[in-house]
Amino acid sequence: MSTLILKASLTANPQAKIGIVVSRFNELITEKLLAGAVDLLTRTGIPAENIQIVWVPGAVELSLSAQWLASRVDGIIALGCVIQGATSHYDTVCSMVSSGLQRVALDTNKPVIFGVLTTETLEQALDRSGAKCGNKGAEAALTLVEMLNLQQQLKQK
Ligand code: INI
Repeated sequence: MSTLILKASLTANPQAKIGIVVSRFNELITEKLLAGAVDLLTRTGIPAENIQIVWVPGAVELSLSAQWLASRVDGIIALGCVIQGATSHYDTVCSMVSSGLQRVALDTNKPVIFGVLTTETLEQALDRSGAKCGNKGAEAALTLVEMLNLQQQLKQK
């Protein structure tokens, strides 16, 4: 018997149904993350009608809305931005959103990708949403494509 090694492709299944939850808080940043994610998904072959986008008030609301959306889609991208300098309860918000999203992924058995920027400054957030350091929304979308392919591959083994 040989070793099972799986490395999923980065080519999207055009039939995949994708959910995106995105926070309105720090919308200057999150709209850029959303644009990066949608651009990546459509360029890898996911038709626009297979993408469902849900706006929520803030990062804290991402987890519950992801849970609501989960039954309608194959996988979810959660996009948000928490900036330390502007948030006295930064640690609380970060821990709620990170553990909440992880729980939704494990409870629903669907990939829920963490595309939430947690930065010290607005400048760092801008850098990670399309300026100097790429676009975290696009990265999250590519991660979802890979995870969906991996899940399919594992089901077939
Ligand atoms: N929500 C964010 O998405 N980013 C933040 O930086 C932020 N700050 O600064 O507080 C923030 N707060 C709102 C929070 O996500 C909830 O919407 C709110 O607490 C109501 O539940």
